[in-house]
Amino acid sequence: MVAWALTLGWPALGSGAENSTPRLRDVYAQEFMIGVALSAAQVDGRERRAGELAAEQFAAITPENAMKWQALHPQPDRYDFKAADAYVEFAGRHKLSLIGHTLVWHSQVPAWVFEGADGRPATREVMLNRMRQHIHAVVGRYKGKVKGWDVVNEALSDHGADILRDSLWRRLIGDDYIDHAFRFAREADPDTELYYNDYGLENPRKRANSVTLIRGLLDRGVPITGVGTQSHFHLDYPALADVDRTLAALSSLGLKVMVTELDVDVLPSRGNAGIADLNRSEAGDASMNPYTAGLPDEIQTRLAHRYRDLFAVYRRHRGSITRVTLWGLDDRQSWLNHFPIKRRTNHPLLFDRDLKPKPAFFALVHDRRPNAGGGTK
Ligand code: 9MR
Repeated sequence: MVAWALTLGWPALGSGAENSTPRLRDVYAQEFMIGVALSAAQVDGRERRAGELAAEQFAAITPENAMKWQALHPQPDRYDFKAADAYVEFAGRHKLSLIGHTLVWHSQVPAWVFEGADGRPATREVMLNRMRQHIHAVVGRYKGKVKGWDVVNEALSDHGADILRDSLWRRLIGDDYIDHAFRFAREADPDTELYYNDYGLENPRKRANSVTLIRGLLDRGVPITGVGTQSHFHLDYPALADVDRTLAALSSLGLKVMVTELDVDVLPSRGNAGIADLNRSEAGDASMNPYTAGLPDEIQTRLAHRYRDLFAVYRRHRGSITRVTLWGLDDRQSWLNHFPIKRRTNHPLLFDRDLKPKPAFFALVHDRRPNAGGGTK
Protein backbone atom coordinates (compact mmCIF):
# COMPACT_ATOMS: atom_id res chain seq x y z
CA MET A 1 0.00 0.00 0.00
CA VAL A 2 2.66 2.43 1.04
CA ALA A 3 4.81 1.51 -1.94
CA TRP A 4 1.84 2.05 -4.19
CA ALA A 5 0.89 5.39 -2.83
CA LEU A 6 4.46 6.56 -3.29
CA THR A 7 4.68 5.21 -6.84
CA LEU A 8 1.55 7.12 -7.68
CA GLY A 9 2.69 10.28 -6.01
CA TRP A 10 0.15 10.35 -3.23
CA PRO A 11 0.84 10.42 0.49
CA ALA A 12 0.54 7.01 2.11
CA LEU A 13 -2.61 6.60 4.12
CA GLY A 14 -1.92 6.61 7.82
CA SER A 15 0.81 9.17 7.20
CA GLY A 16 -1.36 11.84 8.75
CA ALA A 17 -2.12 13.26 5.33
CA GLU A 18 -5.65 11.88 4.95
CA ASN A 19 -7.09 15.33 4.71
CA SER A 20 -5.36 15.80 1.42
CA THR A 21 -6.86 12.62 -0.04
CA PRO A 22 -8.53 13.74 -3.26
CA ARG A 23 -12.23 13.22 -3.78
CA LEU A 24 -13.26 11.01 -6.69
CA ARG A 25 -16.38 13.08 -7.18
CA ASP A 26 -14.31 16.23 -7.71
CA VAL A 27 -11.70 14.58 -9.88
CA TYR A 28 -14.34 13.48 -12.39
CA ALA A 29 -16.80 16.34 -11.91
CA GLN A 30 -16.34 17.70 -15.42
CA GLU A 31 -16.94 14.31 -17.01
CA PHE A 32 -19.56 12.28 -15.21
CA MET A 33 -21.05 11.78 -11.81
CA ILE A 34 -19.33 9.15 -9.68
CA GLY A 35 -21.69 7.04 -7.60
CA VAL A 36 -21.69 4.14 -5.17
CA ALA A 37 -24.15 1.49 -4.02
CA LEU A 38 -24.59 1.60 -0.26
CA SER A 39 -25.96 -0.97 2.17
CA ALA A 40 -28.67 0.01 4.65
CA ALA A 41 -26.17 0.01 7.53
CA GLN A 42 -23.95 2.48 5.69
CA VAL A 43 -26.71 5.09 5.49
CA ASP A 44 -28.66 4.58 8.71
CA GLY A 45 -25.76 5.28 11.07
CA ARG A 46 -24.79 1.72 12.03
CA GLU A 47 -21.65 2.02 9.88
CA ARG A 48 -21.04 5.70 10.40
CA ARG A 49 -17.44 5.84 9.12
CA ALA A 50 -18.42 4.13 5.88
CA GLY A 51 -21.31 6.56 5.42
CA GLU A 52 -19.04 9.55 5.93
CA LEU A 53 -16.47 8.22 3.50
CA ALA A 54 -19.13 7.57 0.87
CA ALA A 55 -20.59 11.06 1.26
CA GLU A 56 -17.15 12.59 0.91
CA GLN A 57 -16.02 10.62 -2.12
CA PHE A 58 -19.16 10.12 -4.21
CA ALA A 59 -21.81 12.33 -5.79
CA ALA A 60 -24.59 9.75 -6.17
CA ILE A 61 -25.83 6.76 -4.20
CA THR A 62 -27.87 3.71 -5.12
CA PRO A 63 -29.56 1.57 -2.43
CA GLU A 64 -27.98 -1.84 -2.90
CA ASN A 65 -31.16 -3.64 -1.83
CA ALA A 66 -33.62 -1.41 0.03
CA MET A 67 -35.74 -0.35 -2.96
CA LYS A 68 -36.26 -3.82 -4.40
CA TRP A 69 -39.82 -5.11 -4.48
CA GLN A 70 -39.21 -7.70 -1.76
CA ALA A 71 -37.90 -5.03 0.59
CA LEU A 72 -40.50 -2.36 -0.14
CA HIS A 73 -43.62 -4.40 -0.70
CA PRO A 74 -43.40 -7.78 1.04
CA GLN A 75 -47.16 -8.41 1.14
CA PRO A 76 -50.04 -7.26 -1.08
CA ASP A 77 -51.33 -4.71 1.42
CA ARG A 78 -48.11 -3.90 3.23
CA TYR A 79 -45.34 -1.54 2.17
CA ASP A 80 -42.24 -1.00 4.29
CA PHE A 81 -40.51 2.25 3.40
CA LYS A 82 -38.33 2.58 6.49
CA ALA A 83 -35.01 1.45 5.02
CA ALA A 84 -35.61 3.24 1.72
CA ASP A 85 -36.53 6.47 3.50
CA ALA A 86 -33.13 6.42 5.21
CA TYR A 87 -31.45 6.77 1.81
CA VAL A 88 -33.62 9.77 0.97
CA GLU A 89 -32.67 11.37 4.26
CA PHE A 90 -28.96 10.55 3.78
CA ALA A 91 -28.89 11.84 0.20
CA GLY A 92 -30.67 15.03 1.24
CA ARG A 93 -28.35 15.64 4.20
CA HIS A 94 -25.21 15.17 2.11
CA LYS A 95 -26.58 16.73 -1.10
CA LEU A 96 -26.10 13.54 -3.12
CA SER A 97 -28.14 12.35 -6.08
CA LEU A 98 -30.27 9.31 -5.28
CA ILE A 99 -30.80 6.56 -7.84
CA GLY A 100 -33.84 4.29 -7.43
CA HIS A 101 -33.09 0.58 -7.86
CA THR A 102 -35.21 -1.18 -9.08
CA LEU A 103 -38.91 -1.32 -9.99
CA VAL A 104 -39.40 -4.37 -12.22
CA TRP A 105 -36.95 -7.29 -11.98
CA HIS A 106 -37.35 -11.08 -12.11
CA SER A 107 -35.42 -11.46 -8.85
CA GLN A 108 -36.20 -10.45 -5.26
CA VAL A 109 -39.93 -10.31 -5.95
CA PRO A 110 -42.20 -12.08 -3.43
CA ALA A 111 -44.18 -15.06 -4.76
CA TRP A 112 -47.56 -13.40 -4.14
CA VAL A 113 -46.90 -10.90 -6.93
CA PHE A 114 -47.26 -13.64 -9.55
CA GLU A 115 -50.14 -15.54 -7.93
CA GLY A 116 -53.77 -15.36 -9.00
CA ALA A 117 -56.91 -16.84 -7.52
CA ASP A 118 -56.83 -20.49 -6.35
CA GLY A 119 -53.06 -20.70 -6.62
CA ARG A 120 -53.19 -20.22 -10.39
CA PRO A 121 -50.81 -17.79 -12.10
CA ALA A 122 -52.13 -14.24 -12.10
CA THR A 123 -53.78 -12.96 -15.27
CA ARG A 124 -52.30 -10.25 -17.47
CA GLU A 125 -54.82 -7.77 -16.15
CA VAL A 126 -54.03 -8.55 -12.51
CA MET A 127 -50.29 -8.34 -13.20
CA LEU A 128 -50.57 -4.98 -14.95
CA ASN A 129 -52.65 -3.61 -12.09
CA ARG A 130 -50.14 -4.84 -9.51
CA MET A 131 -47.23 -3.41 -11.43
CA ARG A 132 -48.97 -0.06 -11.84
CA GLN A 133 -49.96 0.15 -8.18
CA HIS A 134 -46.47 -0.72 -7.00
CA ILE A 135 -44.79 1.75 -9.32
CA HIS A 136 -47.22 4.52 -8.40
CA ALA A 137 -46.77 3.88 -4.67
CA VAL A 138 -42.99 3.81 -4.82
CA VAL A 139 -42.17 6.37 -7.50
CA GLY A 140 -44.96 8.59 -6.19
CA ARG A 141 -43.60 8.55 -2.65
CA TYR A 142 -40.13 9.58 -3.77
CA LYS A 143 -41.25 12.02 -6.45
CA GLY A 144 -38.79 14.89 -6.72
CA LYS A 145 -36.27 13.04 -4.54
CA VAL A 146 -34.96 10.37 -6.88
CA LYS A 147 -32.86 11.55 -9.81
CA GLY A 148 -33.62 8.47 -11.86
CA TRP A 149 -35.05 4.97 -11.60
CA ASP A 150 -33.81 1.64 -12.88
CA VAL A 151 -37.32 0.94 -14.14
CA VAL A 152 -36.68 -2.46 -15.69
CA ASN A 153 -33.70 -4.56 -14.67
CA GLU A 154 -32.18 -7.51 -16.53
CA ALA A 155 -34.96 -8.25 -19.02
CA LEU A 156 -32.58 -9.61 -21.66
CA SER A 157 -31.79 -13.32 -21.96
CA ASP A 158 -28.28 -14.76 -21.69
CA HIS A 159 -28.77 -17.58 -24.22
CA GLY A 160 -31.11 -18.86 -26.85
CA ALA A 161 -33.10 -17.45 -29.71
CA ASP A 162 -35.32 -15.14 -27.65
CA ILE A 163 -34.11 -11.63 -26.96
CA LEU A 164 -36.05 -11.43 -23.72
CA ARG A 165 -35.49 -13.46 -20.58
CA ASP A 166 -38.18 -16.02 -19.81
CA SER A 167 -39.33 -14.23 -16.63
CA LEU A 168 -42.67 -14.45 -14.91
CA TRP A 169 -43.31 -10.82 -15.85
CA ARG A 170 -42.97 -11.72 -19.50
CA ARG A 171 -44.90 -14.98 -19.26
CA LEU A 172 -47.87 -13.47 -17.45
CA ILE A 173 -48.05 -10.08 -19.17
CA GLY A 174 -46.30 -10.52 -22.52
CA ASP A 175 -43.32 -8.78 -24.10
CA ASP A 176 -44.93 -5.38 -23.62
CA TYR A 177 -44.50 -5.56 -19.83
CA ILE A 178 -41.40 -3.40 -20.31
CA ASP A 179 -43.30 -0.66 -22.14
CA HIS A 180 -45.94 -0.61 -19.41
CA ALA A 181 -43.38 -0.35 -16.62
CA PHE A 182 -41.85 2.75 -18.19
CA ARG A 183 -45.23 4.33 -18.88
CA PHE A 184 -46.41 3.76 -15.30
CA ALA A 185 -43.19 5.26 -13.94
CA ARG A 186 -43.62 8.32 -16.14
CA GLU A 187 -47.22 8.73 -14.97
CA ALA A 188 -46.04 8.64 -11.36
CA ASP A 189 -43.25 11.20 -11.78
CA PRO A 190 -43.12 13.33 -14.92
CA ASP A 191 -39.63 14.64 -14.16
CA THR A 192 -37.49 11.75 -12.92
CA GLU A 193 -35.11 9.97 -15.30
CA LEU A 194 -36.11 6.45 -16.38
CA TYR A 195 -33.51 3.80 -17.15
CA TYR A 196 -33.22 0.33 -18.59
CA ASN A 197 -30.44 -1.55 -16.72
CA ASP A 198 -28.71 -4.86 -17.54
CA TYR A 199 -25.51 -6.87 -17.18
CA GLY A 200 -23.27 -8.64 -19.67
CA LEU A 201 -23.86 -6.15 -22.49
CA GLU A 202 -20.22 -6.55 -23.54
CA ASN A 203 -21.19 -9.93 -24.96
CA PRO A 204 -21.81 -9.24 -28.69
CA ARG A 205 -25.12 -11.11 -28.75
CA LYS A 206 -26.49 -9.37 -25.69
CA ARG A 207 -25.13 -6.01 -26.84
CA ALA A 208 -26.97 -6.32 -30.16
CA ASN A 209 -30.11 -7.44 -28.35
CA SER A 210 -29.97 -4.48 -25.98
CA VAL A 211 -29.83 -2.12 -28.94
CA THR A 212 -32.78 -3.90 -30.59
CA LEU A 213 -34.78 -3.77 -27.36
CA ILE A 214 -34.16 -0.09 -26.75
CA ARG A 215 -34.71 0.94 -30.36
CA GLY A 216 -38.06 -0.81 -30.10
CA LEU A 217 -38.94 1.16 -26.98
CA LEU A 218 -37.98 4.41 -28.69
CA ASP A 219 -39.94 3.53 -31.85
CA ARG A 220 -43.03 2.94 -29.73
CA GLY A 221 -42.60 6.22 -27.91
CA VAL A 222 -41.88 4.58 -24.56
CA PRO A 223 -40.57 7.20 -22.12
CA ILE A 224 -36.99 6.08 -21.48
CA THR A 225 -34.19 8.53 -20.72
CA GLY A 226 -31.17 6.35 -20.12
CA VAL A 227 -29.56 2.97 -20.33
CA GLY A 228 -27.38 1.42 -17.66
CA THR A 229 -24.67 -1.14 -18.31
CA GLN A 230 -24.01 -2.80 -14.96
CA SER A 231 -20.36 -3.76 -15.58
CA HIS A 232 -19.71 -6.64 -13.20
CA PHE A 233 -16.24 -7.33 -14.54
CA HIS A 234 -13.17 -9.50 -13.91
CA LEU A 235 -9.47 -8.70 -14.17
CA ASP A 236 -9.30 -10.06 -17.72
CA TYR A 237 -12.90 -10.12 -18.84
CA PRO A 238 -14.35 -8.46 -20.80
CA ALA A 239 -11.78 -7.07 -23.22
CA LEU A 240 -11.54 -3.29 -23.18
CA ALA A 241 -12.43 -3.30 -26.88
CA ASP A 242 -15.76 -4.90 -26.00
CA VAL A 243 -16.41 -2.39 -23.22
CA ASP A 244 -15.71 0.33 -25.76
CA ARG A 245 -17.99 -1.23 -28.40
CA THR A 246 -20.84 -1.54 -25.92
CA LEU A 247 -20.55 2.08 -24.84
CA ALA A 248 -20.43 3.16 -28.49
CA ALA A 249 -23.50 1.07 -29.31
CA LEU A 250 -25.47 2.42 -26.35
CA SER A 251 -24.36 5.98 -27.08
CA SER A 252 -25.69 5.65 -30.62
CA LEU A 253 -29.20 5.37 -29.18
CA GLY A 254 -29.10 9.02 -28.18
CA LEU A 255 -29.96 8.30 -24.55
CA LYS A 256 -27.94 8.98 -21.42
CA VAL A 257 -25.54 6.11 -20.80
CA MET A 258 -24.59 4.98 -17.32
CA VAL A 259 -22.16 2.50 -15.85
CA THR A 260 -24.35 1.43 -12.97
CA GLU A 261 -22.79 -1.44 -10.98
CA LEU A 262 -19.06 -1.48 -11.63
CA ASP A 263 -16.83 -3.95 -9.77
CA VAL A 264 -13.86 -6.15 -10.70
CA ASP A 265 -13.86 -9.74 -9.44
CA VAL A 266 -10.25 -10.79 -8.69
CA LEU A 267 -10.93 -14.42 -7.76
CA PRO A 268 -10.53 -17.49 -9.96
CA SER A 269 -13.59 -18.50 -11.90
CA ARG A 270 -14.69 -21.54 -13.83
CA GLY A 271 -15.96 -19.65 -16.83
CA ASN A 272 -19.32 -17.96 -17.27
CA ALA A 273 -17.67 -14.61 -16.62
CA GLY A 274 -20.06 -11.81 -17.37
CA ILE A 275 -23.21 -13.64 -16.34
CA ALA A 276 -24.26 -11.94 -13.12
CA ASP A 277 -27.41 -14.03 -12.87
CA LEU A 278 -28.06 -14.67 -9.20
CA ASN A 279 -29.57 -18.06 -10.03
CA ARG A 280 -26.09 -19.22 -10.90
CA SER A 281 -23.91 -20.80 -8.20
CA GLU A 282 -20.75 -22.90 -8.23
CA ALA A 283 -19.14 -25.26 -5.74
CA GLY A 284 -16.00 -23.95 -4.07
CA ASP A 285 -12.79 -25.30 -2.61
CA ALA A 286 -9.70 -23.60 -1.17
CA SER A 287 -8.07 -23.19 -4.58
CA MET A 288 -10.97 -20.96 -5.59
CA ASN A 289 -10.39 -18.66 -2.59
CA PRO A 290 -6.68 -17.79 -2.64
CA TYR A 291 -6.60 -14.27 -1.10
CA THR A 292 -8.07 -14.72 2.37
CA ALA A 293 -4.99 -13.13 3.96
CA GLY A 294 -5.03 -10.08 1.69
CA LEU A 295 -4.46 -9.29 -1.96
CA PRO A 296 -0.87 -9.89 -3.15
CA ASP A 297 0.86 -6.81 -4.57
CA GLU A 298 0.90 -8.22 -8.05
CA ILE A 299 -2.88 -8.64 -8.15
CA GLN A 300 -3.39 -5.31 -6.41
CA THR A 301 -1.43 -3.74 -9.26
CA ARG A 302 -3.44 -5.56 -11.90
CA LEU A 303 -6.64 -4.38 -10.25
CA ALA A 304 -5.41 -0.79 -10.23
CA HIS A 305 -4.46 -1.00 -13.89
CA ARG A 306 -7.81 -2.53 -14.73
CA TYR A 307 -9.69 0.37 -13.12
CA ARG A 308 -7.36 2.88 -14.76
CA ASP A 309 -7.90 1.33 -18.18
CA LEU A 310 -11.68 1.12 -17.75
CA PHE A 311 -11.91 4.76 -16.76
CA ALA A 312 -9.80 5.72 -19.78
CA VAL A 313 -12.49 4.08 -21.92
CA TYR A 314 -15.23 5.83 -19.95
CA ARG A 315 -13.56 9.17 -20.43
CA ARG A 316 -13.56 8.65 -24.19
CA HIS A 317 -17.34 8.31 -23.98
CA ARG A 318 -17.83 11.24 -21.63
CA GLY A 319 -20.16 12.92 -24.12
CA SER A 320 -22.80 10.26 -23.47
CA ILE A 321 -21.83 8.79 -20.07
CA THR A 322 -23.53 10.73 -17.29
CA ARG A 323 -22.66 8.51 -14.31
CA VAL A 324 -20.27 5.76 -13.25
CA THR A 325 -21.41 3.93 -10.09
CA LEU A 326 -19.35 1.39 -8.13
CA TRP A 327 -21.34 -1.58 -6.80
CA GLY A 328 -20.25 -1.08 -3.22
CA LEU A 329 -17.96 1.11 -1.18
CA ASP A 330 -15.60 -1.45 0.31
CA ASP A 331 -14.51 -5.04 -0.22
CA ARG A 332 -16.25 -6.34 2.89
CA GLN A 333 -19.62 -5.17 1.60
CA SER A 334 -19.31 -6.70 -1.87
CA TRP A 335 -21.81 -9.26 -3.14
CA LEU A 336 -18.80 -10.88 -4.86
CA ASN A 337 -17.78 -12.44 -1.55
CA HIS A 338 -20.79 -14.71 -2.13
CA PHE A 339 -21.11 -15.04 -5.90
CA PRO A 340 -20.88 -17.36 -7.73
CA ILE A 341 -19.30 -19.25 -4.81
CA LYS A 342 -20.40 -18.51 -1.26
CA ARG A 343 -18.13 -17.29 1.56
CA ARG A 344 -14.98 -16.21 -0.24
CA THR A 345 -12.71 -13.20 0.32
CA ASN A 346 -12.97 -11.00 -2.75
CA HIS A 347 -11.30 -7.62 -3.31
CA PRO A 348 -13.26 -6.00 -6.14
CA LEU A 349 -13.70 -2.36 -5.05
CA LEU A 350 -11.74 0.85 -4.42
CA PHE A 351 -11.66 0.68 -0.60
CA ASP A 352 -10.46 -2.27 1.46
CA ARG A 353 -12.08 -3.93 4.47
CA ASP A 354 -10.74 -1.20 6.76
CA LEU A 355 -12.12 1.52 4.46
CA LYS A 356 -8.62 2.43 3.33
CA PRO A 357 -8.25 3.52 -0.29
CA LYS A 358 -6.56 0.85 -2.39
CA PRO A 359 -4.08 1.31 -5.22
CA ALA A 360 -7.07 1.18 -7.58
CA PHE A 361 -8.43 4.33 -5.92
CA PHE A 362 -5.14 6.12 -6.33
CA ALA A 363 -4.89 4.97 -9.92
CA LEU A 364 -8.23 6.66 -10.64
CA VAL A 365 -7.33 9.96 -9.05
CA HIS A 366 -3.67 10.01 -10.04
CA ASP A 367 -3.72 11.22 -13.62
CA ARG A 368 -6.86 13.24 -13.01
CA ARG A 369 -5.25 15.66 -10.58
CA PRO A 370 -5.08 19.21 -11.81
CA ASN A 371 -1.52 19.76 -13.14
CA ALA A 372 -0.98 16.02 -13.41
CA GLY A 373 0.54 16.50 -16.79
CA GLY A 374 -1.91 16.00 -19.61
CA GLY A 375 -4.43 13.96 -17.68
CA THR A 376 -7.23 16.46 -17.88
CA LYS A 377 -9.17 17.14 -21.07
O1 9MR B 1 -25.50 -6.58 -4.31
C1 9MR B 1 -26.82 -7.12 -4.16
C2 9MR B 1 -26.84 -8.20 -3.09
O2 9MR B 1 -26.56 -7.65 -1.82
C3 9MR B 1 -28.21 -8.88 -3.07
O3 9MR B 1 -28.17 -10.00 -2.22
C4 9MR B 1 -28.61 -9.30 -4.48
C5 9MR B 1 -30.05 -9.83 -4.49
O4 9MR B 1 -30.96 -8.80 -4.21
O5 9MR B 1 -28.54 -8.22 -5.38
C6 9MR B 1 -27.27 -7.65 -5.49
O6 9MR B 1 -27.30 -6.59 -6.44
C7 9MR B 1 -27.62 -6.94 -7.78
C8 9MR B 1 -28.39 -5.79 -8.39
O7 9MR B 1 -29.51 -5.51 -7.60
C9 9MR B 1 -28.78 -6.09 -9.82
N1 9MR B 1 -27.65 -6.48 -10.63
C10 9MR B 1 -26.80 -7.51 -10.08
C11 9MR B 1 -26.37 -7.15 -8.65
C12 9MR B 1 -25.43 -8.17 -8.10
O8 9MR B 1 -26.11 -9.39 -7.93
